[in-house]
Amino acid sequence: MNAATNIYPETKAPATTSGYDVFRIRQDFPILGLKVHGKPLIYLDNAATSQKPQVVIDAITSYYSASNANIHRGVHALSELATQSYENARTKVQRFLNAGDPSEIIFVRGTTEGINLVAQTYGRANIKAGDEIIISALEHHSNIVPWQILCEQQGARLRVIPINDQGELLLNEGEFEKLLGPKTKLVAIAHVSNALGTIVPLRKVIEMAHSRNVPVVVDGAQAAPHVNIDVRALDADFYVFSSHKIFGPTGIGALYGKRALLEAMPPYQGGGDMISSVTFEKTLYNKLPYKFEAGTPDISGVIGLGAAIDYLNKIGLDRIAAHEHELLVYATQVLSAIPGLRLIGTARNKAALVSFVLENIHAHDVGTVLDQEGIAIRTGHHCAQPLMQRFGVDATARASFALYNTKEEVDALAAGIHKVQEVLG
Ligand code: C6P
Repeated sequence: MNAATNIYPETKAPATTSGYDVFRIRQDFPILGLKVHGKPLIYLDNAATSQKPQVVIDAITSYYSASNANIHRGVHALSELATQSYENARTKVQRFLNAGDPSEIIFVRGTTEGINLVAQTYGRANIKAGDEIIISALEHHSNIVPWQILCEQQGARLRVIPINDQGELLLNEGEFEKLLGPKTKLVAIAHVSNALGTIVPLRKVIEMAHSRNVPVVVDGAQAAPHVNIDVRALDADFYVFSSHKIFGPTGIGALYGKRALLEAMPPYQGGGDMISSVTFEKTLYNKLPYKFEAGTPDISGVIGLGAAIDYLNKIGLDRIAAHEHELLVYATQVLSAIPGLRLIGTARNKAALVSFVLENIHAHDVGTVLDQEGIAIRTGHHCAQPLMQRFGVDATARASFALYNTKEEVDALAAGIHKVQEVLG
């Protein structure tokens, strides 16, 4: 892979890494100073969840110590302060995704809940018996199972875009084109694969779907930490991501939906805040986005998410992408040179993660030995069992990089893998 390649072709070319001081950035993350089993922590499990900078931790602490109150309910000063911080964070998410209006941003528990929300509101209202929903072979279970549940409820059918041996979608070969037909009522697709790192040519997928008037739901869980997202340029109908993968707290995320679609959808859950009036005979629902935010939300989580977005903006996603691309190129080179190591997922456009298997050694054993070296990676099926089956493996070892990882950590990973081979090979 050429170091100058733009791995995020649907965004601006990566900025240079000159002036990117990774060692300075590491100091923003208190956890990176930890030792694990007596060794300095090398955290390469960022696709599972990322670590949190002090500014995010401080924002959450500050909410609880200086402005804790329920939102949208009180006239007192604290409630107004909390409401303001919560709604400011919505505007930050709107800008982060380049959505047209903050009311198109719905706070949810994360990517999983966002997809289930679309399936159970838009889906139940619009998918009928005999209709088809298209997903891809790359999907995480969160973008498979909600659609299977919907298909069972409505008598619809799930179709799957196949991939090649590199882990790239078969679009040009006509496979997606062949699946798209009069029965297709929805496409649900990952922006970036969590198990392989493949970056999906999303604009093309959306254009193809829209040429048949089919709306597209995007699972942006693995794109949000690495890619400048522009839902309007992409023309995505729905886009979902999780805060905890972009250096924010767990248990919170956001769903973007085009206003017209959200307006026409029934609510997801009933309860406080999502109503404009209630009688025993009839309830009128609140305006967007509150119609989809029933009950007291995760206020501190939303504020923490806002702080995480500020943090990312301060460094700049383009510069982060350039740094991560260097790590990916380096890790690909170093790991490819290890005898008995097979990389799973070699797409031309990849986010910064490497999935691999070692000859005659189970992925879980790789993870266990690396853990003893202080190296955290994820092993298993990565909640993508059909994808594992496609590659004929039941598990891989996955090292996933973030803005604070270094080439020295890649070297430590390679040394750790050699040790695994010595101990278990
Ligand atoms: N993938 C991983 O280790 P939640 O859990 O709702 O925040 O995100 C679910 C999800 C959906 N789509 C993709 C592409 C994902 O990667 C994930 C989460 C983690 O790969 C945990 S399984």
